[in-house]
Amino acid sequence: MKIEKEEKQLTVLVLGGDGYLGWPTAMHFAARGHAVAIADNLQKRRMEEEVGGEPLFLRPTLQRRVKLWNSLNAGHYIALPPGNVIDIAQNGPALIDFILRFEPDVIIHYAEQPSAPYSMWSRSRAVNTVVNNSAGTLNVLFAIRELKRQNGKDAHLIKLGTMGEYGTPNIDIEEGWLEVEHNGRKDRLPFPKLPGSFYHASKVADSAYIEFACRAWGIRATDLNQGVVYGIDTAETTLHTDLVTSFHYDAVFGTALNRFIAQAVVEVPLTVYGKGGQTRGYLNIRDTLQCVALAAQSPPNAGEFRVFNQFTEQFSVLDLAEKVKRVGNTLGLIVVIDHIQNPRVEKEAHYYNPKHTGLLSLGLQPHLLTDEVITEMIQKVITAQKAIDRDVIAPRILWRPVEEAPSI
Ligand code: USQ
Repeated sequence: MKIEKEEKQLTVLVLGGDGYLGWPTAMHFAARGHAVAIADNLQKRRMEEEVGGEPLFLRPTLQRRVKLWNSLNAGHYIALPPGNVIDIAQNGPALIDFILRFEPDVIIHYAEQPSAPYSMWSRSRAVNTVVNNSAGTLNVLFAIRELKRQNGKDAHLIKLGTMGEYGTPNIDIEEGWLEVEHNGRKDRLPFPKLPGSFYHASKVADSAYIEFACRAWGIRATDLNQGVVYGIDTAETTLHTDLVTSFHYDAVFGTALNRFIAQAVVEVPLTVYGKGGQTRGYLNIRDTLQCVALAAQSPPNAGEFRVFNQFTEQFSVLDLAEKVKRVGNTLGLIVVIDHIQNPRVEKEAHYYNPKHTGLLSLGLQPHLLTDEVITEMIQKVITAQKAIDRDVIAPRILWRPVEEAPSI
């Protein structure tokens, strides 16, 4: 593995490093010679069991994957904390201890409950989502403050936010901030938020906590409002079958394109919710890694709350389904599109024009959603098609008003 020596060498802590994005991120930095450590509470694996939503490709434990990576000599070692696990939401002191010892230049925070449907499933799961995500983020902020106080070190927080914080307003979406003129006075204010689930609302709260900590304590932070990620492989996951990342296609943890690919492979009708005009920003998993690395190499100033909208293209859900159908058909699959009743409360036809120039100006070179990319994904999923569980594909969690929803 070629180590990019022109990059500034960093000490990087990946929170949530066992997840779909966290694990490839940890390897991506380690492959480039950065010193990497992972903290994760393994909660996602327990939630997968709870929803019956095992990821498609067999994924070894975090300890085994780290051991395998370290034995491959493919870059810098990846470290785990003592006992291998830290719950950043429940155990703030353990996080502070580890951060004081590891002294990260950059903390990449993915350690959150990431599913909108999960957060809408029941009262207790909504509470778990909000407590886990808010408490985790607050503990990270206090740990960064402690690192500065005790060791004099200014860590850069890179936080994964979501485009879903903004919702789908009928105006252009700016990158985090909006110049407002109201009753003859002007200010630069956080862009208004219209989250689409309790999960998305928890990310809005995170952004508010981080912005405040930047203002109050002089922390430097980058909030990456990411769109819907698709993809299976990165340069590092392909080095060994056991380095694979989790690929979800179930209705709770699977995201739109990944789900459509799995549905096409087993010839289940593609589950377009409602009319399918719901438009979102999308990006390849390889570009998530690129964006995070670009942000890490160009930190914001002390006290700056920097926001980037992290996606490369926008599509409606129906556009995506039609692409998968067309490519699937050319591969000999019988792919049909179904418009099922939308389990969510969201606009199915709307204006959508978010800016996303910040990361491009740092040097992002997008991997776009070509037919070749869809073909590769379908072919990879075909290799595991026997493991696809058709029973977890249909959505069962409803966003609907109380008179239409089951009791919880
Ligand atoms: N959708 C369908 N059919 C499906 C699945 C989804 O039509 O089978 C629709 C949804 O109704 C929605 C759109 O596709 O309009 C995107 O849904 P999604 O499940 O792919 O993504 P979402 O729930 O919004 O959340 C995902 C990630 C989350 C991340 C977010 C980025 O799970 O962690 O924050 O994408 S964003 O959507 O930009 O907020």
